[in-house]
Amino acid sequence: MKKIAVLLVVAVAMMMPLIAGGSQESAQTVLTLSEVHAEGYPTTLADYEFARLVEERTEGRIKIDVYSGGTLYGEETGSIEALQIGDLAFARVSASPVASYVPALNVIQLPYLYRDGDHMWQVLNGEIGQQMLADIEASGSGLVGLCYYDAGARNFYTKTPVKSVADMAGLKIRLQNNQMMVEMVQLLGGNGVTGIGPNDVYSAIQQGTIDGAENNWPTYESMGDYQVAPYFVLDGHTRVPEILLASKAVLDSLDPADVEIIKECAKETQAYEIEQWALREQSSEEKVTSEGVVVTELTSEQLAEFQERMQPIYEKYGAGYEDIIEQIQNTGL
Ligand code: BDP
Repeated sequence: MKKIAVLLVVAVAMMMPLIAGGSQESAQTVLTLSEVHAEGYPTTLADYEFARLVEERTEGRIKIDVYSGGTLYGEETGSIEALQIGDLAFARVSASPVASYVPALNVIQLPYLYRDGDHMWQVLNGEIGQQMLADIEASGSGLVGLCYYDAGARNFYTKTPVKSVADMAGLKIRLQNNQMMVEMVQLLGGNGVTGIGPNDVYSAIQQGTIDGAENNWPTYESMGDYQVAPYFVLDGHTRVPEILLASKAVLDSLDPADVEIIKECAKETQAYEIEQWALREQSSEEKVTSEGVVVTELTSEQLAEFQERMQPIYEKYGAGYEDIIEQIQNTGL
């Protein structure tokens, strides 16, 4: 009799958290992460690594489900807005559309700003980059910047060859949702088109809605765009880092100690993504060039022609940030 009563108490105690919607100790919070890239892409691999670390370090209190391939939000702008209202917990996005919500971010993605990837990483991992990341949370945007990932350099790719600025005339080029990038293409004589998610660029080129787009080697390869726009000009106009974003509203609803763990885990995945990035950048370049992509390398004079056109962008989007831009330009010299 006594034995039965004890068992019953244990059984009721075990059920309690379920009835009350879960206690801190035993309940698991499941959060969602949105990613536009496919499985196996460097950022997607980093998303899973982030999810794995968080689940391990919170001892299962927090589980993160990764939705890749843009299945939740095909356009990063949609995921950013969902984060702002707490409808989504995490999104791995490019810094480019985030600048529409936190304009200061344009400064770290100005055209022809970095000499190379090392230069960019010195800036991002240094005071300026880390301050910008912190500013996302401080901006009142409802967004929290957790860490940066690599996305290499972006280049134009088109249906017709581009060998000089003159060849850009009148071309409709798909861009990320960022006004500065639209003006960049205008200054080169083309027309910037926004509102097309990266997974829809291929069909937009195929249908003739646009004449080309711009991106790094891995996206160009992964999305299949090289099959419909086989001319790739190595102008390296921007280096736009990726950002792993969180929703401030969602983070605020969690135990602050778990938020610290989340922030720490995100930072730890950066090195992993950079490693995966380097491998994929090389294999993607090899793949598309072996499949007939025509790569145009610009001479320093030809490149200078592209760069010189950007002066109005520096004046407009760099206004108020002159010191920071100078510091960025001098970093690593
Ligand atoms: C890729 C970024 C991805 C962007 C995409 C784009 O990884 O986050 O959504 O470019 O152009 O390089 O939209």
